Amino acid sequence: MNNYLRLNYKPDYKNDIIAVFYGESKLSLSELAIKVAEESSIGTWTKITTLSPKTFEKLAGRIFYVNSKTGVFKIAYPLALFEPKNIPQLLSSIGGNVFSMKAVENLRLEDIEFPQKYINGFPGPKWGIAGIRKMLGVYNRPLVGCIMKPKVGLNSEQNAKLAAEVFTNGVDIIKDDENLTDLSFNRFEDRVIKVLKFKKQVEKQTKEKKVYVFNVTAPVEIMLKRAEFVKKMGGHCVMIDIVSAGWAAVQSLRNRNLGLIIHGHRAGHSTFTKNKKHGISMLVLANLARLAGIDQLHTGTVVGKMEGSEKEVLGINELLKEDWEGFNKLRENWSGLKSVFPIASGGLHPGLTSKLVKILGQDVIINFGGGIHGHPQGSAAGARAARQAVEATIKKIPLKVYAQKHQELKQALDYWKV
Ligand code: CAP
Ligand code: MG
Repeated sequence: MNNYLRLNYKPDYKNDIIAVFYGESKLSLSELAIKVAEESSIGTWTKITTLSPKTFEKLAGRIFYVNSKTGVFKIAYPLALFEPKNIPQLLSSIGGNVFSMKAVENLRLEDIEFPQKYINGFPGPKWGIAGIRKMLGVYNRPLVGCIMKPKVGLNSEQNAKLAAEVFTNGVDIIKDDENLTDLSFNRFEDRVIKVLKFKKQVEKQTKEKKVYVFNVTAPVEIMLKRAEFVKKMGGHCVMIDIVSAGWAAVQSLRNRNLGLIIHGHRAGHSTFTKNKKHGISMLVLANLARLAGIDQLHTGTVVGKMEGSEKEVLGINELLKEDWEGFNKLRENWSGLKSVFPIASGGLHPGLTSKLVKILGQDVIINFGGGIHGHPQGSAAGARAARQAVEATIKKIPLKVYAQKHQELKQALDYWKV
């Protein structure tokens, strides 16, 4: 009884969810792992008379790997512990009380692996990379994205006109910022109506398809109404702030099945992902986003203003793009769930494009906020510079060389001292 430590146990990749933890404690790592396994599965701080040996055998988390040199331990959890299609319940188990235990000095949920059966319950992304590329008709280059700036402050008319200007000058996707929802000076429905009207005109004029990403983040009933409004008005994409809105909201949005692209912004993730010793990794978040059905997700830039090393961002993007082949090749893969388009965003300007693509590859949405609206000649020139930078990168022409014949790019490179 109460034997959580089973170093001879061979994980059942068809029926176990496997979690990889890093831990630090005054206890030995095995003792810490036992506390984590019991609190995250069926146990508590003391022996309980209500837990039969039979139930224990069926449901206890099994620690099958402990490495006190690296601080890593792995637990296999029987699938019966988890309600299918319920990410909040999953997190209340393996990402819940364990972090509050006094025995824990540091604890980080580094990675998670799901059996096919569990994955199959979820819808995954509706569109994925292939679907988004098809919708835009852009197959052979990174997508050029733009964030409205200032974050908030424009009224709906200014918002729509600025979006039209930026779309006209080469941007594929424009998004509301994370804190622009339905504000007194920029009402959500007004914005949707005006932006979509301008977008139609631009599409006619440029013969390019464009996508505007409306931020629907709000309490769930309101969020769903907003998403339905976008759909009704002929929009194609909505954004949800996945951390502040929460997984229940993300799942509700996807499960409503409106056929919209869902863009996942991760504002606030660093409250628990940034500390490398404690919290939950961005990789785990990315796993959950793919299950829940996010089509495009912010994952970092390496070269820009936000958190994320090359190794970390690449690992996350690979997970989103492919059948996952992670820490254990024996795992089953993601087959059946579409891929997620990684978004590079934060502190990017045209001069960073080649570096970025060299690290992250072409299947990425490059999002410029300040890097377009901060262009010395204004947002239209900024949009042109961004598109030129992407063109140069794809043609493998150094930005400085391409800039000799592309003045907006030249101005951007000079301004940001590249
Ligand atoms: C970028 C941005 C994005 C962050 C998100 C901002 O603006 O709009 O929200 O990039 O970060 O508000 O900072 P700039 P991440 O292009 O002007 O920096 O993708 O790392 O979650
Ligand atoms: Mg933002």
